[in-house]
Amino acid sequence: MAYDFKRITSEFEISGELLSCERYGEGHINETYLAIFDDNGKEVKYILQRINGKLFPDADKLMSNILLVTEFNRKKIIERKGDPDRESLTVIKTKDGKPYYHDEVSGGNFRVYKFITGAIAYQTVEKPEHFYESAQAFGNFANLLAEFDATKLYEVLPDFHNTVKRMGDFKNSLSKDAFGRAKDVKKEIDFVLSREEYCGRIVDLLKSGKMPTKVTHNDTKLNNVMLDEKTGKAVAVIDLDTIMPGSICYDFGDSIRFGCNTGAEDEPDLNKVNFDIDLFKTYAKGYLSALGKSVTKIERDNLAFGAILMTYECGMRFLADYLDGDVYFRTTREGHNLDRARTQFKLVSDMEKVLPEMNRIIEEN
Ligand code: ADP
Ligand code: GN1
Ligand code: MG
Repeated sequence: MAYDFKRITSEFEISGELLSCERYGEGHINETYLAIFDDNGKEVKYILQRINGKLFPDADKLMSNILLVTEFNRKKIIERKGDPDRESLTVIKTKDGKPYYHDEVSGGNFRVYKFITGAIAYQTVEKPEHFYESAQAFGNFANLLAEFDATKLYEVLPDFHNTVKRMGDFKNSLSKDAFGRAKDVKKEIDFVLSREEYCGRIVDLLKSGKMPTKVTHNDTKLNNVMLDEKTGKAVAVIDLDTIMPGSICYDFGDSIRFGCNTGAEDEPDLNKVNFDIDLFKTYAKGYLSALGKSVTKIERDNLAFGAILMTYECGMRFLADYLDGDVYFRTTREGHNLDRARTQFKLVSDMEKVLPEMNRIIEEN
């Protein structure tokens, strides 16, 4: 859909003339645009997003979470003499002081962030140092949030990493089989169903209180962290839509799922998709050193399993979306979600073979 970007951006506290506004980035959830303004001869960039209305019908709650977290982080960054405009997302408010704008014409909710300059969100690990940096960034982010009052956050996507619930959703999609696709993906369906015992492990530990519930990011893939384009050092953690109570095993696991894949998340050629245990080691080192002493034994014991679980869960979600007719994740080709599901299952199989070694690596760090 084409939007009237001039009118929409004019609702926000932005000075200057809109020069261009084009699709940007590779997120699967929101519609992201790069808006460039001419402010008295100086080019200033912003990120404009149409918030995914299906997932986040209550934009007030979503943006309340993001404002609380970004303002909290901003203070911390200023205290340690950092640059808050680069090291955190900054919400640009509307002219009437709101954190998003509801556009009656398109029915969409739009938000604007300051553009984080001189930084890149990588789609794959090009250098191990980058992955190490992303681990430090997410580890530091978790540390910062440890001091944050979790009761102020809305659980905008309840049960986001409740894999038991995800399995229930998967089975619903399977029994509906709305597009008659199940018959062609029997192998993938069996892969999911034969590992159902994975689903409850972390959920049960959290429920019983044996594993602490913490404020987590919940979507810690590499392209949700910005690295300095010159030094490769971590600049900021972005994509704060999913900040909710969870387990650090989810955050650790999701980073591994995405970053330790030698191929792309949607690579159709599975020969290119392998689990890279050296990168696992790199990330474990970076993440655990940033977290320091705050990690409990039960968390450490489940970090490596968390990587299998998050990859399995994500594959299950991609496959469910394929069965549903591709309604959740943004797709750009036929069979896109199926390709994605297959990469995840290949990684799960790889990790299952080396789980003891993964656990040993965690112990050593
Ligand atoms: P989604 O929820 O769809 O994944 P994100 O918020 O992650 O959306 O944004 C998608 C991409 O846009 C990111 O991977 C990153 O490349 C870019 N991006 C998002 N926010 C900023 C920002 N403030 N500055 C620079 N780039 C950004
Ligand atoms: C989505 O928003 P994005 O592209 O960073 C999804 C994650 C999945 C990921 C798979 C809110 O992340 O849960 O792991 O795609 N986010 C949401 O790439 O569902
Ligand atoms: Mg994202």
